[in-house]
Amino acid sequence: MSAGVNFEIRSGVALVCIDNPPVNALGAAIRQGILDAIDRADADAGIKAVVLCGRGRCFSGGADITEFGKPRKQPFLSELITRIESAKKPIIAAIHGTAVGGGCEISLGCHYRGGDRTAQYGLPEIKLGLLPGAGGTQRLPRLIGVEAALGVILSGDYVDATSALSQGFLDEIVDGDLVEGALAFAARIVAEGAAPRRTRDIEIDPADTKSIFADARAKTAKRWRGLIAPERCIDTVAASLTAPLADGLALERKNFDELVQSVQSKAQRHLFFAERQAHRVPGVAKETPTIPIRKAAVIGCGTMGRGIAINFANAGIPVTVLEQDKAALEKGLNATRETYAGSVKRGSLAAADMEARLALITGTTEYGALADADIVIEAVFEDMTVKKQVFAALDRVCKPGAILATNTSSLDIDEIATATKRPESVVGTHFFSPANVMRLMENVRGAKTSPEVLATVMQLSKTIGKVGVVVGVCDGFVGNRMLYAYRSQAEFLLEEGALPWQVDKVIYEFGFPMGPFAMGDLAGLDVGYMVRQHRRKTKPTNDRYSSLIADRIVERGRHGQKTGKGWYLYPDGGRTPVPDPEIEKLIQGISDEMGIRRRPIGDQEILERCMYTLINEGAKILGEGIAARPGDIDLVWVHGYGYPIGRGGPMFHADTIGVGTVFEAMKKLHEQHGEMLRPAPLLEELAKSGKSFQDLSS
Ligand code: 3H9
Repeated sequence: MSAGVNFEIRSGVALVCIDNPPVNALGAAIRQGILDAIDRADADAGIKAVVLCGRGRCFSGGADITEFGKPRKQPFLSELITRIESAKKPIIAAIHGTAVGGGCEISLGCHYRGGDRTAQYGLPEIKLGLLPGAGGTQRLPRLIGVEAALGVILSGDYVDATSALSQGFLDEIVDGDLVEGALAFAARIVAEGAAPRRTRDIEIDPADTKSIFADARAKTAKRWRGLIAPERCIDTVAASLTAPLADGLALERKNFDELVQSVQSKAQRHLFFAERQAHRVPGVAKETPTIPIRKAAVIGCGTMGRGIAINFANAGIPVTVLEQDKAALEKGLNATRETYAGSVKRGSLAAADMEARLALITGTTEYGALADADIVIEAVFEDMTVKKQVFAALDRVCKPGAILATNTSSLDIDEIATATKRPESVVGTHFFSPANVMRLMENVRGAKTSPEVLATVMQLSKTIGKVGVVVGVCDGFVGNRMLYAYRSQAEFLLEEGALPWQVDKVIYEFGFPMGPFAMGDLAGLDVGYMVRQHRRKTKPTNDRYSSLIADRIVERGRHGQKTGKGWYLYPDGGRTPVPDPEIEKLIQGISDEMGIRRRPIGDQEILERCMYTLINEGAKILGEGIAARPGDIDLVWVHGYGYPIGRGGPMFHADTIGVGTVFEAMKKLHEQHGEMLRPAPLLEELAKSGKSFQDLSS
């Protein structure tokens, strides 16, 4: 049969198996193969039914995303699915692993769906800036109802076998061999004389859906602010209520074509591939053995330590947390319980699961209790002396081969490693706060970190549901180094004439969840202040100092939301920032003190100075080899700092604007504002050779 699709006949049932590793993506050859198989089965009087399954790790991961943006090749997926649905013989999808995107849509065209316990279905197109483009918006509402279908399409999340059965997506869950079970199911329906049961024939009752759509639009506007695909998803699903299937499919196609060309979808597809590419770490061969992580430990049970421990417990890995004394330990463990209790209260976790996860977390005040841990992550105060003491203690007690990781957000990993006799086992695992929620994990490679250790922490990132990115050692690594540069610009803008709420508004409208000042208030301003005081002692610099205003604010006892005031006011214990005339006066006073004549600053200047500074610092980081590729930097900013996904991250955004344009703007800014805005050599090089950041990845 066709390459990538196997065909065999078993007792009058055609077994059609997609065999296109790694995820059975539905490229042109596979679509043709399935089409041929269905034609053959329909034409063969000896065949009474068809079972369609996938070989390897899943049923199908959907359309081949690498084909998007290229000329479309026949047979088109939507037409193939219409052909499957129209087939004369009953077709049963036998699902194991994921049936997602086009894979899910194929199964919706089948007449019956069975799955084993691993089966999951979903329409993740929204995460690629798309909508389901092969009938998903029209058939899923018919099959499981409008509200449930909108839930699946607008979240992009996958639905497990048990829920799929109760929703009516799966007809049966097979325990034991799936293919045998599906063949038996086929034999049964043939014996019963059952005809093909077509999803397109299911009637939808359009009554009472008004509030469902209104609710979906309101939630979407909040969750996916600024993105066009979610709105198009809703509009297209709405057509399934009233339009005949053919018209609904035509609208779906039109909207899909528009989205696939959009910058937003290109940006989101870039992030999809960047996430996978990040696992190809230079100097770490694919076959590098990893260290099994069966037991973990975390030093410090403060906010960070607790969040890290929760990640392990959520992944089923027992974790020991160490605190200095019993009181601190008890406080930390109680706070961990409260975090879980919050999830139970919100309905996102079952009470029994909370207990099971808490049972995996044990506390200790003795280093000796860490002797059998496969990985220890240190999350103590950001101070080199303290960190070195911890690492010396770990070196004494940990078993040979254990990974000794630090959650430092800026300190030199190589210096930390000198406190041990095993620098090859030392690595950075920089989590972002709240560590149990934020997806980024910056995995910092020290000069002597072994490939096994790096491969293991990258795999661990995946196991605990994080996006892992390997970065090199420098002050602040990738994320915080760029953040310093960006924040400095934001604060210089205040000294020169802008106000915090003006800067924040521009950044919010660009797509960040909040601007740098509201963000500072949320995170708390006192920690940054302490770090700055410490740095000034150890790292004198001739650069213009950017944090005079921030320092004065903290010195007035304004530590952000937690003290009811920071850059903004937070009246009545609320979380909504309110501009404060006192801050305006303070800023004006500092400008006077510094001899700066304040001037009106336009939104465009704010945007360029903040965003181009990010890009410029990213270019320096790339040039120095601290990040391996532009996509790695994009992942860091999207998953660690809320950079808008529809813009693909700072480096992808630079390509969208044009590297030449960014370079010219930086040159002007450099002339106006001096050294700190000097264009990065790599930016200049790319601009002069007419290349993009993307060209560095290929
Ligand atoms: C769609 O279907 C549109 C339709 O509605 C309409 C069309 C007209 N295509 O994630 P992994 C690659 S849009 C091409 O590490 P896992 C991936 O890049 C599609 N390649 O594996 C990686 O390559 P490499 C909607 C794909 O086992 C390798 O496979 N579907 C695709 O952890 C392994 O990937 C989605 O959005 C693809 N569709 O997870 C599904 N999928 O090894 C997205 C994966 O060279 N995919 N690759 O780096 C997933 O969710 C996961 O890949 C899956 C497997 C759960 C399937």
